[in-house]
Amino acid sequence: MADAFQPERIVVTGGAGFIGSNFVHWVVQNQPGVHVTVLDKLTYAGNLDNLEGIPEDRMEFVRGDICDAQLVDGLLSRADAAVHFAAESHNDNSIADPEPFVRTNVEGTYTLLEAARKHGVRFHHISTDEVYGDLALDDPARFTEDSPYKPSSPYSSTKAASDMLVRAWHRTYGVPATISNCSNNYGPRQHIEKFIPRQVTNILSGARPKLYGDGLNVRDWIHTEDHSSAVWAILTRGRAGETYLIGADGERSNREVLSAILEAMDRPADGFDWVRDRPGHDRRYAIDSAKLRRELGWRPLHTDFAEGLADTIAWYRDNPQWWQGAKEATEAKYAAQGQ
Ligand code: NAD
Ligand code: TDX
Repeated sequence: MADAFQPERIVVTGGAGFIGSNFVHWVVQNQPGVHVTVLDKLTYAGNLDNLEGIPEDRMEFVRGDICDAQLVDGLLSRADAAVHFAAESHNDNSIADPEPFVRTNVEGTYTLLEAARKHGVRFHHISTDEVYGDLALDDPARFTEDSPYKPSSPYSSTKAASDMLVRAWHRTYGVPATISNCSNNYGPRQHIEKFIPRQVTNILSGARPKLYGDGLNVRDWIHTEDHSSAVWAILTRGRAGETYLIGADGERSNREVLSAILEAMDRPADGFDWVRDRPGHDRRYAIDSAKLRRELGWRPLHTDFAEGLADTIAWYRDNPQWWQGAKEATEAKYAAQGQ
């Protein structure tokens, strides 16, 4: 399918984080005519090493805050599209301290939307399936674009608020905006606070994996490269004002994922600890991505989870310098929470 909108200069917020940096690499590899300006505050979750290897003539890096209206205005005045990944992204952190979530996720999105409105910039907002709350384990339903918003955590409620701002700025001011709500991503360069990399790096550093609650909670896993190709499809071929759900039919319980990690890393099946459950822990997420597939012809390429997981484990094994510096502080934070 040919691209209807062909951006030449895009601003990518949060481009030094996990999914944002994977998207920048994807664009540089697959879209030769596009220049990327990354705007990232480099919080604990941002890492310039994530952008290593990108040629200077393809990308400019700007360290800054999406809440800085003057900076954001200047960058968007020189762009034809903005792809907005920057966020505080971790549920457990949002439970311990919601303040930065409200600021970055809500005020930051507002600041970007005001600049997009002023400069007529196409705006793609990256959101999450968590805005829809959760499903019961025995419910055959999956989330669709029509599911009601029912966020459970401080994190997901700030993402829901940001989605609402985007919808209102489209309807009221005509900002040419799209939204995508994606399921759980995995792949290289994911911060070790998150489920899969935490367990992999625990094993690599001689500690035991930690499973919350009864371990039966279900997440719908997608490889981050498939998230990137879907975002590009929506940015260039999606209809302004529309929401698209992104998912790759990857439902698995946390126990199943942990078993796969233990097996792939030659550890005994019971080689993990049960720890305190997350307060308000969502039970199950599941995405129906029929609209994205039907309207935009998108398909995931990483359909073999065992293979994607093996590659991800290999990446953490081969890149200890990337994660070892953050391991102690991350685990100390969890230990203080009984997790
Ligand atoms: P991440 O925490 O790895 O990266 C976030 C990035 O945003 C970091 O580089 C950080 O420095 C930057 N940032 C944070 N606050 C900022 C600010 N005020 N100004 C500028 N930059 C700032 O997150 P991620 O997992 O890559 O998630 C990216 C986006 O995708 C988020 O919007 C998240 O809600 C969404 N999402 C994530 C998943 C997932 O599974 N991780 C799934 C669906 C949607
Ligand atoms: O040590 C752990 N043990 C454990 O059992 C951790 C860190 C998590 N878990 C559980 C909690 C969840 O059921 O694993 C599941 C996945 O946890 P996270 O990696 O924290 O992801 P989740 O809370 O599902 O949210 C993720 O997907 C949606 C991203 O962090 C969000 O940014 C995204 O919006």
